[in-house]
Amino acid sequence: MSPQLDIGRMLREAIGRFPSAPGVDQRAVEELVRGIQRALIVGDVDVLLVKQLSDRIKKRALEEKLPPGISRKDHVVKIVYEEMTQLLGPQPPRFSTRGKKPYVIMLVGIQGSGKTTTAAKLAHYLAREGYKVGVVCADTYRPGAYEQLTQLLEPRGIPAYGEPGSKDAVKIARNGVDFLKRQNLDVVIVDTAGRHKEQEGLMDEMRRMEQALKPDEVMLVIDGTIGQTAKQHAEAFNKATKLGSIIVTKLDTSAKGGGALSAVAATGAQIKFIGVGEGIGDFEQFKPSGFIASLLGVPDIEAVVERVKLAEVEMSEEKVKAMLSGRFTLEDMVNQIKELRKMGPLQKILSKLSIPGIPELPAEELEKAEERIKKWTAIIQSMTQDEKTDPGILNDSRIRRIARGAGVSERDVKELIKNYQMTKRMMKNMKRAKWKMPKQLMRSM
Ligand SMILES: Nc1nc2c(ncn2[C@@H]2O[C@H](COP(=O)(O)OP(=O)(O)OP(=O)(O)O)[C@@H](O)[C@H]2O)c(=O)[nH]1
Ligand SMILES: [Mg+2]
Repeated sequence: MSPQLDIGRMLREAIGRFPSAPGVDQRAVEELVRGIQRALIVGDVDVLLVKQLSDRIKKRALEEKLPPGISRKDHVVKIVYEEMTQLLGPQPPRFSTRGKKPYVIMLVGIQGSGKTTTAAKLAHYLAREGYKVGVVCADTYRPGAYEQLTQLLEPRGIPAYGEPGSKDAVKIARNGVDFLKRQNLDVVIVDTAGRHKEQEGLMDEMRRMEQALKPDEVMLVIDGTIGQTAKQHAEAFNKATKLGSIIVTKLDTSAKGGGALSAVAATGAQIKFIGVGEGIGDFEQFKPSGFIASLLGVPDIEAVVERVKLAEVEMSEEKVKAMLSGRFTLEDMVNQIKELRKMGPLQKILSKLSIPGIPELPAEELEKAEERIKKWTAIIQSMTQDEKTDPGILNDSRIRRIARGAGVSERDVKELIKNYQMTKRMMKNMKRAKWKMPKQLMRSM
């Protein structure tokens, strides 16, 4: 078993031992946190980071209320997943050539980091995304560099440019880009030599090549087996050029993968892709959440997280009770709606809540609902605290003032008040203990 899988196995075991039964169990939480710490330290994640992360997990696991209908284990899975995903930074946007043609990508990195393999993988990946791609071999140092590339690319019909006899890398790069440009390609990837072990030389080479090519994006290829040292590489690179994104390779083989990923993410530089094997297809867009999900090995983790989130919204029982007894403010109403909206598209929420009698809303209705929520939020912001808690005091002159402040019409304000009164009446009529959203309120979302 590869070491990388070991981290996952350790995490999975730690979570697996966690009890599903309700009730806060301090010992179980502590044991879980220790298990996670061990796994992350094996994964070479920075010790301080591990400490911060496990403290947060512990605090949340002990303090957060267990939503109704959710097992303690699922709840804790969600917490671990959220905290770990955060460690790896935000989701990078999908690759785009931003209208440039060809979009020139220059790959840099130290010797053996995986540049050439990555050039082929990236080309293959982008070709499958529908781009016309070519690769330039601007490595005049590694013997057989051009052959290495053509072997990988030719069977896939991806053009490669090289000048095996030449010693001028910058010139080859320029010729190559020009040559491939004439072939009407969308993306040109330039593979460079990683001959310098010490960083100054590497940075200098990178700068010269960059000046000559003016690439649209410089991608740094970092070997995932170097663990936390990855941070220094990323930082040095980040300083040398503003452009840039990062590809971390060899995450299939390294116990230090977690270290490399979290270290790079900590620099704020964006990890866009990861290499997860020697094959040309072993290459993925970097998805922090997906990476953690596979590490935790919880099948369909997104569904677990969503289920817990939904239950959390339904949970605020005091609020629900207050609402049912008619004690709820305008602000409560709009906040509840907004809370729900955080969960994703309205239609999806509606189907999850599975309230009988709610028809599918047409797209146009949904759009209107979206607009309405924006207006209502603005209206509420223009109200005084008294008005929010006791909308009964809203007379014509107050309504006029609020409408002006919110930049909406008086009719909009009246509509909100009407909705509120209707909802309040309905809430009073509902004798069920568990909160189910009334139809009318659903419509007004
Ligand atoms: N397991 C695994 N091996 C990889 C991965 N990426 C690259 N390698 C291997 O790493 C070794 C070096 O890869 P290259 O692509 O030649 O590295 P390079 O940066 O171009 O090397 P130089 O041109 O000498 O600087 C090769 O044996 C690759 O097969 C990966 O994601 N996983
Ligand atoms: Mg190479």
